Amino acid sequence: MNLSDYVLKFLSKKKIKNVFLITGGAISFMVDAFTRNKNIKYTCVAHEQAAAMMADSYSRIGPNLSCTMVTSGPGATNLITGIACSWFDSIPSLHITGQVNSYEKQGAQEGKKKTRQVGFQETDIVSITKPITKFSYQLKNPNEIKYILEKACYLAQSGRPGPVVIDIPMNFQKAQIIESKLKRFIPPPINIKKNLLNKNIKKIILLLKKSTRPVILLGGGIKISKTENDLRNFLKKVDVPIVTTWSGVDIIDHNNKNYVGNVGVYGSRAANFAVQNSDILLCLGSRLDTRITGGAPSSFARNSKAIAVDIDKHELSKKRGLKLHLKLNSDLADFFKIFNRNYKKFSYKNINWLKTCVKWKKLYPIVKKEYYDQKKYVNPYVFINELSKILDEKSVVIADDGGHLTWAMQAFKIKHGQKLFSAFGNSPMGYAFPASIGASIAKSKEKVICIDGDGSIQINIQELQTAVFNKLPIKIIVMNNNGYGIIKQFQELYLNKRYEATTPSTGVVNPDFEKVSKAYGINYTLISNHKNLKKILNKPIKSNKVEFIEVLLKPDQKIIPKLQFGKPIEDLSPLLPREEFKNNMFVKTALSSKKIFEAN
Ligand SMILES: Cc1ncc(C[n+]2csc(CCOP(=O)(O)OP(=O)(O)O)c2C)c(N)n1
Repeated sequence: MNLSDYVLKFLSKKKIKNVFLITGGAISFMVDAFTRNKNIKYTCVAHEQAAAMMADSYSRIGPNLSCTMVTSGPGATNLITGIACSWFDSIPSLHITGQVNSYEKQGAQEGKKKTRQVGFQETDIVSITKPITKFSYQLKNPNEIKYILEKACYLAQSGRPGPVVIDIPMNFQKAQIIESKLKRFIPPPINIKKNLLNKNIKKIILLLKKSTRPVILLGGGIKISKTENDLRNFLKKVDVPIVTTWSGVDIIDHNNKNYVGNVGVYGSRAANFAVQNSDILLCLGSRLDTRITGGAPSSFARNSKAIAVDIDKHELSKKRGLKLHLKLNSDLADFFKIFNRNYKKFSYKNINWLKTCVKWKKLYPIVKKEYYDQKKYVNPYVFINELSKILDEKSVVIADDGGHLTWAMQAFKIKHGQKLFSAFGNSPMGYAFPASIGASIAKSKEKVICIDGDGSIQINIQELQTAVFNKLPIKIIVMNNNGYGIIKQFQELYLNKRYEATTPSTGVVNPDFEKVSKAYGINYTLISNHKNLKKILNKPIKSNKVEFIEVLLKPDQKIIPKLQFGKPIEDLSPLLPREEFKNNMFVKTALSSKKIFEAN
């Protein structure tokens, strides 16, 4: 059997049903193997960056691992932005890159590297991707293939998941191998420190028993560890206010009586008040990065005993001023298993504290009624609110990067079963559209909603043809504020309104999106104000075709609320009147009183 046939057989056994690829000389033998294997298909894309982003979201939707195949040199280097998305957000994905013949590569004859390049399009993709993968390896001989594929897939999916790269020289791709003689990879035994975990869970129980204002913070780790059901059992016992990070936003139905909102720099006032006034903060599967903690992590939950459960011990020992009372280095699956099994009868409830958090939620809604009165242009909070009312429980919504991501994360109200995500850690412009293609393919060509910006859509706009050719009913919503809105808001706040490189007059110019849609044969809808918004939106959303929906926003549309540099997260801008703000803060410390109660 030739090695490429073996690779495809292996992938289809792994239940990988589709590979995102662009061919090229150095991957041609591998791609040729699809002719002989009918159990696995491929999708041709227009840019390898998009292929890696498609693979990323294909894995997020699951249940199976995703795969790309690209040629050496530029094919491989183009993958990098997408691989980084998977790396930072802990998404398993397998990337197979072609490489020049083993006898042609640098060092093959000289003994060590001397030249920049020997073979045509030779690039050391292994070294380049090492810092953003769990495993990056160039095959040394064809007989390693089974061992390396098994090892790579194991590493991609175990522990804290992530992307892996296997670089395969061209001559190995056509080499003959004897399957029965190939060496296997044996995964190492998993050592769960049950006693230590149990001891720490006991400590959490004791802390909870004494607590009067506990809050649970849910991060994306819940989804990565596939513990949504365990979490639900846990929440039956621990009946406390819940906040989510952006990665964790779709873990819980937003109508859940305990749900307060998103926390952090772009969080809701209610969620931030809850966290900052808490006395116990139980963080499950969150890196607690600075988007959550604010720029001064020492001010985050500073009066609370913060507990973090994280599978990655390095995340627990980041030194940035954040004070954690208890660090549990554990897989959430083990944490919930022990908690739910050993403390079946445990229950905690505090109705008054929950009422306070719910009161904040009602008092400070993200989508304000007066936004509906806007006559010219569409208010993005109104738009997202209406969109989320229309979408059913099965919907997948993917947002890009910029103001539109923030509006989506702030205003979308999750129904149980919906998915809402972006490439949160890497946050590249250009993610949402290819990711929507990957998600639609993972869901056997189901509808996916892509929330994009007029700037971001242009970064992977070439994939419109991929969506059209594959008949994917993706709804591309471009929230057009005619510039880089989120950066403009930054320039307004911190750069004295010097709008360099963010506006049409400085060179950031949109094409005519209607003409672009027509060129690809895609239906186009324009929404320019609130009149009949729901009715106009309904039509393209309900259709089973690719649809382009352009939503016109005010060019100076703001993100509201938002944290300004140097403030603790409870003090979002626009700042509340100081008296009102003070009344919402039960907790005062030297730091907070100095920082918080300064004059407006
Ligand atoms: C690949 C890449 N380049 C640059 C950036 C920096 N950046 C973040 S958001 C943004 C502007 C996004 O504009 P648009 O998509 O129109 O969204 P808006 O903020 O206007 O809603 C830029 C330039 C980035 N995140 N990714």
